[in-house]
Amino acid sequence: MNIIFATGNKNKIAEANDLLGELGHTVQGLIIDGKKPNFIEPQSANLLEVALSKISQARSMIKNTDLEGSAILVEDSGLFIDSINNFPGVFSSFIHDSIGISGILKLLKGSINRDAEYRAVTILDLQGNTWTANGICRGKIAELEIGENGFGFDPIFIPCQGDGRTFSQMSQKEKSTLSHRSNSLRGLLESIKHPSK
Ligand code: ITT
Repeated sequence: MNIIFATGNKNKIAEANDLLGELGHTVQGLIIDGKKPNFIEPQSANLLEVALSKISQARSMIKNTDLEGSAILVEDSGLFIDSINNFPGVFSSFIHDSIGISGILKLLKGSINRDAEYRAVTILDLQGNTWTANGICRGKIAELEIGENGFGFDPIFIPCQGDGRTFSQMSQKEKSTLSHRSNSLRGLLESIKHPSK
């Protein structure tokens, strides 16, 4: 299946391609008039609501274009840190661009509990039928930024199922085997196999 991933984040597309490519699907970004989508994100405490808003915006973007009728994928994700009430959560993108990783490390200074998780909600729209799936990746927040790869909070996120390296120290493929996004996409593909939505 050819899937159009409506996202402004090229890292999300690369990760989806790693996983879905191996399963025989192709994933390409949504480009309308030469531009990536820039979603208006609703003020919501809930990844699902944001993802639902993205799918409805993506549908409007492809209406009356050659892409109308294509399989459309959207995703909303964030970092949820246990000891600070799941902050930054749905505000991850904004917090990353404002206080940044150093701001998060300051908030956790001296904190022994560094448990956290990435969460993702993906929605696939196939000609008006939608499938939704969640994915989680548990981990710990490092004391320092380490590594060059990935994006967002990856330099400080050490996945529990890894070998102690941060996501930024891993290759894209290594991250894709463990990530919340891949877990969510696996769930999505599994649910498509079943006729009930
Ligand atoms: P789109 O909305 O266009 O898809 P975005 O990057 O703005 O792209 P989100 O609104 O879903 O995506 O925000 C997710 C934020 O959560 C992201 O900017 C990071 O700060 C953080 N995040 C989520 N998944 C991550 C990952 O795999 N690695 C690092 N940071 C991640």
